[in-house]
Amino acid sequence: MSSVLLDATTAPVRADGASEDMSFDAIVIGAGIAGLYQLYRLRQLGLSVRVFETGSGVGGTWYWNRYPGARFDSESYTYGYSFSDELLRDWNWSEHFAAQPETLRYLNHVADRFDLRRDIQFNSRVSSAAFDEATRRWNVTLDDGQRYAARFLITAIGPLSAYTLPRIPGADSFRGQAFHTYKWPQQPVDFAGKRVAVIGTGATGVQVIQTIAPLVGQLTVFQRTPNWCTPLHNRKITEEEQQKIKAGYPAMFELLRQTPGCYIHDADPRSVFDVTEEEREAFWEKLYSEPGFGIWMANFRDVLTDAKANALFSDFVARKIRQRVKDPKVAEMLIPKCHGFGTRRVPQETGYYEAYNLPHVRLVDTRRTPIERITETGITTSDAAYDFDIIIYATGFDAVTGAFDRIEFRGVQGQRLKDHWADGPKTYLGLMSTGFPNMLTIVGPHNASTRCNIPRCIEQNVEWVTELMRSIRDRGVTRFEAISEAEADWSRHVEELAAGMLYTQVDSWATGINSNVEGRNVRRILQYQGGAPSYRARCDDVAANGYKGMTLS
Ligand code: NA7
Repeated sequence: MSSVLLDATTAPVRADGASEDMSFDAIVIGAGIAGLYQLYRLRQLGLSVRVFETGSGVGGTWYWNRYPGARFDSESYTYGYSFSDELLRDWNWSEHFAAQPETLRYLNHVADRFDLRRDIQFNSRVSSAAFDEATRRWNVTLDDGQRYAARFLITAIGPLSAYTLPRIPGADSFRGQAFHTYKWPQQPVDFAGKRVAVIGTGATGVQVIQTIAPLVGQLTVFQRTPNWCTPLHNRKITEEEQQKIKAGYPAMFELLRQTPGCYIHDADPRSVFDVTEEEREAFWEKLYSEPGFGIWMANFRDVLTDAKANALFSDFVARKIRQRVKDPKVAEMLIPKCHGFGTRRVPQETGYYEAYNLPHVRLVDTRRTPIERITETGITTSDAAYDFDIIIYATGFDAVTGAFDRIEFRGVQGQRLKDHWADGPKTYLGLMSTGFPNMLTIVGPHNASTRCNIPRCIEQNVEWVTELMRSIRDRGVTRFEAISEAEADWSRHVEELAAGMLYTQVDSWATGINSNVEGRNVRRILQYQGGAPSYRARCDDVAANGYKGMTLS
């Protein structure tokens, strides 16, 4: 398939031509939102840091996901970093939910403003990292064989960065253009008059479909599972709003510290069954007309936990879909039948359902007529052959643990992290794992961050890690490790928090299911469900009690 090729790897040669010192206090993997901030903080501590980044620029998620329509689902001003008043003062978001190019510009602005690039080595994919007990260091190897060492290893590799392609026979034979949304080319793709296929209708597929539908000659959407999509209601930020946002930052960030997902939306304390049918409908109409995730996060408290409450709200959204899609058969295809609202990530849409009213857009249900193969000219299902110029794979990720599996992490006595996590992740605080000393996993599994307005939880992760590093430096510690009982207790706690939640009964990336990856057919608990405030309190308690649950030597 056509894909973005990485630039040739640049060897680390100093400007003066002297041989490079290959060892650092800390190595950070990834220069996305987490890696950038971790670098900034560790540098303030005076540590020597090297960040390795696969891409040729900063931004992580926002560097790679250049597909048409990629944009925030969080309000822009709640998403940016909060650590610098000057940054908050100077940066103006142009829309309530900014698009990818603006976010990438923002992250480049951050990298420039804080002079971060000089410690980032781009075009550098880490292939393995092994802990050496004798030196108490991590030996890190890049794809091209370059080797580096560091006392501490910090992963900032993102929960949705290991993209996956369907295992459909013939995919390599397709002679048109083909892209996974995550590996979208840097050059613009010309859609005019083209026959385009989109496989996948998750949050990404929805953004692509609604954006390219008016641009293409013909669009065919291959849907395996419909999702409950609700309106984003994005718009430009006015000058008056800009001033209000700036003046309101301190209060807003304080609010974000209190809500479970660090969004401006918080659950309504009422039950669905506390109110009359009329009141309920009026409340849901209001939520449907408001921007962002309020409809998911600020709904009645039992919509995501009580099957009957959930069914009532799902029915409300189904009625909306029927009103918006003209062809009743297509509308029924777009209404999820096997999972309730909010039990999978809710795609936020802008004219998504109306796209199916366009005469040149058609929907194929791949459960009824499965894709059998990809040919030189298109896609063959069990009942038809379709010709395409472009195939877009919006087929998602091997979520949360997938990026870890793609690097060979070896801990004490050569143990592989992949093996340690074979039956599901085992972590302490979602930040470390027993047998992998001196290693920290920002936005790792069992961490609150993948259920979070992610930069808010990233800042918490990074600040906690930085305080650990400060303490370690001050005490002359050279090795830390999670105690096995602490890891077992935390992992049990994470499982208990998720028990009974409706989302655990549904296949999705959040439960670790991916039909395109061998063995990813058993649901796992990947996320901390206790909410960011509780997570933060637990992390703070560990730190305040001399890093209980860890050995420091
Ligand atoms: P998702 O939400 O995992 O969606 C992937 C989509 O691709 C989903 O509709 C899948 O159907 C579909 N898919 C995957 N493999 C196949 C095959 N083999 N055949 C047909 N359809 C397939 O990923 P996204 O990128 O949309 O979103 C990821 C997150 O990024 C999102 O939640 C935001 O937080 C940002 P399925 O549902 O598995 O039947």
